Amino acid sequence: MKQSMFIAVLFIIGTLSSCLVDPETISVWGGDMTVPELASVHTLSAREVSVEFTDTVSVSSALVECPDDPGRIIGTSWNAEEDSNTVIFTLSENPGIGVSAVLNAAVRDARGNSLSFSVLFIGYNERVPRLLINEIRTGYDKPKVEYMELVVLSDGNLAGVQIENAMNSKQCYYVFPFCEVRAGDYVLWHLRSVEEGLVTESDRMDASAGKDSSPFAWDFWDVQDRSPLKSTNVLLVRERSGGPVMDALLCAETDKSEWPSDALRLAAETAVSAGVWGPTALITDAACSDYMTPTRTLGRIPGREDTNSASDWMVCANSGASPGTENSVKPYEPK
Ligand SMILES: [Ca+2]
Ligand SMILES: [Ca+2]
Repeated sequence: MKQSMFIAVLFIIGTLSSCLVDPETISVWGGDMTVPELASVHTLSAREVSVEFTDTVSVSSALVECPDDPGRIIGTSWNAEEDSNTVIFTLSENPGIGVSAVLNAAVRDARGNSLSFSVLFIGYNERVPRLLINEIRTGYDKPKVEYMELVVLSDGNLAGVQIENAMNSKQCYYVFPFCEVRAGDYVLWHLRSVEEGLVTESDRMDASAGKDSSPFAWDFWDVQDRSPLKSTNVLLVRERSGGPVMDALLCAETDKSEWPSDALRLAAETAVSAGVWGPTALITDAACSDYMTPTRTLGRIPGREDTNSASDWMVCANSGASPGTENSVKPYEPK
């Protein structure tokens, strides 16, 4: 009995639906049924989010919610550029530096195909500190894990700052969480987590335990494996995803005569275009990373002016690794 009622209800809905189909809808069904899709989402400023679609669209509705603050709704308006697939959504306020926010919106294309979507973005960081890559360890000897050390040149917040690790095709980005830093601080991105007591620090420099963590540096723990930081590599530090490049390190072993992949070559060219490495993007202008081990790291030579080139860098002597402190001045001298 229940099943026949269900079929009857379906039938009625089906009949009603066919009555509602107008000639225009039929023509749509016979034509383009492709729903516009999201192509990219970027924050442009504290209150602007740029969304690119696969087609020109008009917006029907939009608002922003903050999942960590239920009930907080941020009024949102929009402005589509003419003949462009991009819409700029303008928020009545910044969700906050590093705060997770969700843009909920509905759009439709010229044929009436519509898309409702919810997309996560991170509140724009207007206070990105200036950062320099200062040292890298590419060797692994548990519990000594691969790391990158950065030096902070100006006060700010790390939220959203992105490291691009071009030789790592599996996981080529790391994005820093919210952390207020000051000029002169050291930042340590450890690429593996192989011990107990590891804490990604946000408000206390002495919160984390772990080999090579430092109570005088900000420690961040990634969870990678399988040689995540290679010695022939291009490393970029961006202000945010898709944002300007602040610093770069091009490094290579001397048995390589050219970059081993397009990803590395393109990253090297990006660094040179941004003015943070030179004189060219060729592998022959990369810093030499021969003879690195878990205790011999590649570091900036202390006290030198930053010339954005290989001459700023050297592999230090045995036991010269210096996570969270000034780099060793003693170079490794091959026997
Ligand atoms: Ca620390
Ligand atoms: Ca150091």
